[in-house]
Amino acid sequence: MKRVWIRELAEKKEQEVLLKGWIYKMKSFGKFAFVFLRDKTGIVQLVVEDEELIKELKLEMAVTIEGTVFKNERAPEGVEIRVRTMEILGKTYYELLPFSINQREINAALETQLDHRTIGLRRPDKRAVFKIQGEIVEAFRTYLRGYGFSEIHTPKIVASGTEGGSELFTVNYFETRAFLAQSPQFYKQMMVGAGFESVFEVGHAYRAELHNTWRHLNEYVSLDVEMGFIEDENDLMDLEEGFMRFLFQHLNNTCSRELEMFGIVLPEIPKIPRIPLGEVQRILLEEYDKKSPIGNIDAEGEILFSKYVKEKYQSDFVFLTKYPAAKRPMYAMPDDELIGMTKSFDLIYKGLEITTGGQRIHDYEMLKQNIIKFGANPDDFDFYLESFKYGMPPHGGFAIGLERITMKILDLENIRESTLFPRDLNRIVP
Ligand code: AMO
Repeated sequence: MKRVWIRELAEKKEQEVLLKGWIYKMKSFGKFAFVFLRDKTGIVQLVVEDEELIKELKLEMAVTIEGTVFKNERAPEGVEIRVRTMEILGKTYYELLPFSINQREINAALETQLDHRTIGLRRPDKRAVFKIQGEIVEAFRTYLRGYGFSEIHTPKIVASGTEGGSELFTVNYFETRAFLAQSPQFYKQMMVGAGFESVFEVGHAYRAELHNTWRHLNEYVSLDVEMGFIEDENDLMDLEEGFMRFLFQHLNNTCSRELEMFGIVLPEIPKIPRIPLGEVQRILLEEYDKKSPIGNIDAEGEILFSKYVKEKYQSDFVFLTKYPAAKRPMYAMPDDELIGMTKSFDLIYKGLEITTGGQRIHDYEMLKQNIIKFGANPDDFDFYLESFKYGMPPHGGFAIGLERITMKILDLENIRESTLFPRDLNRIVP
């Protein structure tokens, strides 16, 4: 017999079926038991009448069963299965489960859940996060391919940092020292110059940041975009705004069950306001008496400003524009009008930065001078600078943090909840 998914059972009434999955819950009455079987698509009630077998069963064993489907309005999926045969496929070797898989409340701290990630993900609600995350990536690919972007895969072992500062992991690379890529920044720009014109990448990024916070990881997945022949940074914000609308629709179409588990309704996205950073800082000071660091806003500022935008514009999103050059990497294009500022932006969503982007310097001489201005040696960036010698078009791009956007869509409190195996200051296993 061919295996049937639990989600398909409603259409199989009165039929013999073969199911595979794990034992989710049991209610034993001695001579018979209600056993709830879970596969990746759902949960179904089984009626087992073999007394000897019932004694052997333990939660989370992997089993296969054959039986007949009967209508039962009170059971999940509206059906139950009278089991004819059941075979144990995967035995269990535990005294007590580390926490509950089948109760609404998970009686364990996040750290304990992460220590036992595999068994923790047996919970349908924990796994749902990653179904949604998978669909975010799917939407990203579909949307950009629709605009003619090419997918690229760039190296993660690299010779230099891209984002400035000291947040680099060092790798022994034979006789020399190399680094783990902080972002595909240089390579995505180089591929625009190579003639692909517009590219995207879904790849890992590494940051040796010493932050252990609810929103920082040391390894995260970056959804990167780079586009040639732009007019200015507004083309990029238009593209990202369109993506957010496409994404919400895609998730509503593909993940309605999963969104429901979190009580999330994804609304229509109104026009996303674009507000210069200087103005944002002024509003924070005037409205909330909140001082900001020079050339940026801090985590509290992001939360307060999101609140302001929600009230004033009914938007969960806001673009912060025109960041000062001193606070942006050396590749950021200076603004035409505001001296000392750049054509760059951040996208804040429900109080958290989920994107940085902007127009880049595309003129070879200008980029070289900027590298020197930043106190670096252009010779160290030869491989990057070379692309700019052969007619680099005006271009720019952005990057979305995958775990951050997942977390905010689902209103999760900690970024580790939207990371399969988080890497942070204290965690490198599992
Ligand atoms: P930036 O460094 O701002 O920009 O990173 C872009 C986005 O990546 C996510 N992100 C992180 N997520 C989790 N943990 C971290 N430690 C972390 N660091 C960054 C955030 C952030 O908005 N090259 C530029 C992008 C560009 O201009 O195209 C860059 O990397 O969501």
